[in-house]
Amino acid sequence: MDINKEIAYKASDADRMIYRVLPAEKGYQKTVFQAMNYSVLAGGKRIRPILMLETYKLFGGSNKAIESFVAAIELIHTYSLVHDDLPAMDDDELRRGKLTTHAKFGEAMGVLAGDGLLNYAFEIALDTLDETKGADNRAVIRSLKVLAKKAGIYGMIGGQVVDVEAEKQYGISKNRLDFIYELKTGALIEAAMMIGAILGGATDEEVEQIEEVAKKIGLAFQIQDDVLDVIGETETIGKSVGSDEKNQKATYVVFEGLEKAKQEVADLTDDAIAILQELPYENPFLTELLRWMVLRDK
Ligand code: GRG
Repeated sequence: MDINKEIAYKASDADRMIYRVLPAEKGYQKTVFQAMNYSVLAGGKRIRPILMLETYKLFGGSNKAIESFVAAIELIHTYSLVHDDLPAMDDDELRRGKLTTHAKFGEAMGVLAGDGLLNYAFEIALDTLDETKGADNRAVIRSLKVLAKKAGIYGMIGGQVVDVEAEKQYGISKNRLDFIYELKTGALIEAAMMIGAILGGATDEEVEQIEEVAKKIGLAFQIQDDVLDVIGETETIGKSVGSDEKNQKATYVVFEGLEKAKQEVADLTDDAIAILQELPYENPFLTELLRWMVLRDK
């Protein structure tokens, strides 16, 4: 099967798990339910749910909690996009070709829908504690800790804080840029793969190996985002890379140039796949998915 078709098929499997938990649009607070559902249903590649499921399969998992965690990671990703689009942050009116949540429902509802998605993600993940016992139950608790930490102030939120501050500064160091990328983008990808591993039954050492794979792929994914931005910009306005640097946001391409950034994406991906292949299990689709993520053209 061609990789794009296979990914579409896996995404629809993840969608089934996500749709199952979406709130019914009724009650006095139904506007927030509508705004939450609108945000989740607006599209998206479902990369984090697929990464979680495929890592879980790598370890031959059988923990019943997986489907709820698959939904939870996408709800958290969606909340981060909803808040990132707000006037106080990137102030974007469009995402995935559709009105952003605050553009459609108003700013207050944009804030509340994001809050709702984040809190609700933990509600559905916590509910799985009622259905699991013994080792499976302990794996759920470990997964909850990973989810909270990687989405929080030592993870995605921490990265976003430094990113927001960097926008106001003239020039930032490469170390600070690495910090932003590793946390803002990488942390949730790490959470997705680590939870897949934990619920799949991986040992502590294997979970650490998976964290390392995800860290490298997360960084490559974000650098590729910069590369695609520059290529898109050059194609649409014929602007040469590196010109007008005063007004440019600090990115890998600004620091290293386009060719070196592309090479870094390729090297990080090779390193990630090499670590994955050290494990005594195989999931050829997961390897292909990692390559697809960073070689994507949108
Ligand atoms: C507001 C706490 C908070 C965090 C926001 C995710 C994020 C942090 C900001 C979004 C801006 C951005 C471009 C981040 C880089 C990561 C990235 C490429 C996100 C988009 O992820 P995809 O490609 O999105 O998986 P889809 O639309 O496919 O779901």
